[in-house]
Amino acid sequence: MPNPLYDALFARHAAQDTPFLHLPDGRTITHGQFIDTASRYANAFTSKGLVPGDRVAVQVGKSPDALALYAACVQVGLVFLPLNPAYTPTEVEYFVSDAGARLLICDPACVNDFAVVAANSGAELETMDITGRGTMRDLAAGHGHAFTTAERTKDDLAALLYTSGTTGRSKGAMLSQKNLLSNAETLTKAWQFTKTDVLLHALPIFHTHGLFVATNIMLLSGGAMVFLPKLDADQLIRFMPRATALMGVPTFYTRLLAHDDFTACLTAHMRLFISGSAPLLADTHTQFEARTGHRILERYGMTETNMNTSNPYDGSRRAGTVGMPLPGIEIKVCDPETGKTLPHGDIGVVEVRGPNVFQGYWRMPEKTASELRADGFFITGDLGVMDDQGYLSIVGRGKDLIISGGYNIYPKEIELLLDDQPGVMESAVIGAPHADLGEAPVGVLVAQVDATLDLEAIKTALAGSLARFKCPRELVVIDELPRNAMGKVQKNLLREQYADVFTC
Ligand code: MLC
Ligand code: AMP
Repeated sequence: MPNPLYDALFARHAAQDTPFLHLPDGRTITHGQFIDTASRYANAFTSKGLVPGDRVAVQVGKSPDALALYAACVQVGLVFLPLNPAYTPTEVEYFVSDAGARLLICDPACVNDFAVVAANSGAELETMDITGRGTMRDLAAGHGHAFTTAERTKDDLAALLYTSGTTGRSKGAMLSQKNLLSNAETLTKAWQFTKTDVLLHALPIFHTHGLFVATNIMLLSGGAMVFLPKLDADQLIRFMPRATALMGVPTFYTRLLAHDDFTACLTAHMRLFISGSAPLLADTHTQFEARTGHRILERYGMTETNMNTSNPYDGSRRAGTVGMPLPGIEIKVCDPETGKTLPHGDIGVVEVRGPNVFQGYWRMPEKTASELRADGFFITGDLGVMDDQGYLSIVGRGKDLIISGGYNIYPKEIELLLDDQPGVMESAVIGAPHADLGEAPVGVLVAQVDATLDLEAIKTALAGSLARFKCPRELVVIDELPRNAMGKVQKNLLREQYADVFTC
């Protein structure tokens, strides 16, 4: 039965004994073995009564089995909802309930907490640990790998990815088969990936970058990945001789540059280094070229759109720019007030239209209508400027957002929790420059009259309900928040005031 995404990414590799995943322990999983495993999971899902369109929330460590869950969801026509393992049970409960997920797969070590989450949100619970073991694998082991792929169209949903919001409430971005497939096809061609490529994969697989950009490209091209559990510069260096390409957030490149064994000789055979998800400093670009002779290719995308622009594969890769619109994708830089397209050289809000643009926010029609125009353009909230050659630079954000090591952190979500802490009158969370992560959150607090704030107790309280990466690395107390005539907190002044908080 036709299932465009499954057919393009998975079905055509089913009988191939070519390498797909090289693991750090020396094992290699072939394309064919991977597809067999995925089909067993597909049978396991079906045996649980899941049917096309059901949402499956997956909060597990990175492993080949975790990736096979994604393939299995596509094969059964389920909507894959991957979640950062750093999320706390409170956060996960929101996602699972909001999505109406029928199944939650979590790490067995957290099963007690997540049994409560599953019960509260009406989902069933299965487990998978970092090695792939757990009740899900046990269930799959009882099934064969013959599975009749569910029929899907390009407009059917393939994934639901939650992205935080400026109101503090996360939104589920609905991604169709077409969104994912069109982007994988465009990027594979633009970056010239073929079956001879081996991608060094150290990104998480619960976000667009590691899952849809990196993995979908390698599946479509038929190449292989050195599949590392996380970023570890020693491991990147150890496995680089086996690879042809690397994709990472800017922290990947700053950590490599900080490593003495990262040399021109080590990278001489590499075909491509790609960066995205956060701004790559022009200085990092320049240092990287000076050390290795390679110019990093920077591209720009987001959860709602996959990839929008890219520096050219052949041609000038310009430091500080995110390149040109990808084929088939339109980009406009617009006046934030009127929505009118601005001339080249003017700064405005970046808008995007193309087959990559998502279907809207899950069960949030008003939010969808306010960010997705009737003519199909999506208002990204990023501030950009286009030059005369068509290169886009991202120069800021119209949305109140911190990007730390490639993870998005919405200040509002943290401020709401800080404001609830004993003795806190009000708070503002800002991003301050951080050498390793690009930026990191700082909480600025104002105490109630006569209150003395216990900062350690506040940090502990936050850690109970917020993923660690969102917790402010620094809390400071001031007398009052700077405000403009309209009463709006002037975060730009706070950002200036605390610009050195992580460097001094
Ligand atoms: C980990 N920590 C972070 C963090 N990552 N804190 C802030 N920001 C981050 N990004 C915290 C942990 O909670 C922990 O805190 C401590 O740092 C050590 O954790 P770790 O796991 O050892 O961290 P590390 O390995 O150093 O991870 C850093 C990182 C990782 C940058 C390698 O975060 C990463 O892989 N980021 C990539 C994110 C990504 O894929 N983004 C793409 C989104 S898609 P404590 O308190 O417990 O010590 C997208 C679209 C697009 O944006 O365009 O691609
Ligand atoms: P996410 O919602 O996690 O997908 O993050 C998307 C956001 O990351 C975008 O809206 C941008 O603000 C930012 N982003 C992605 N790639 C780049 C880049 N190359 N340069 C600057 N910002 C980027």
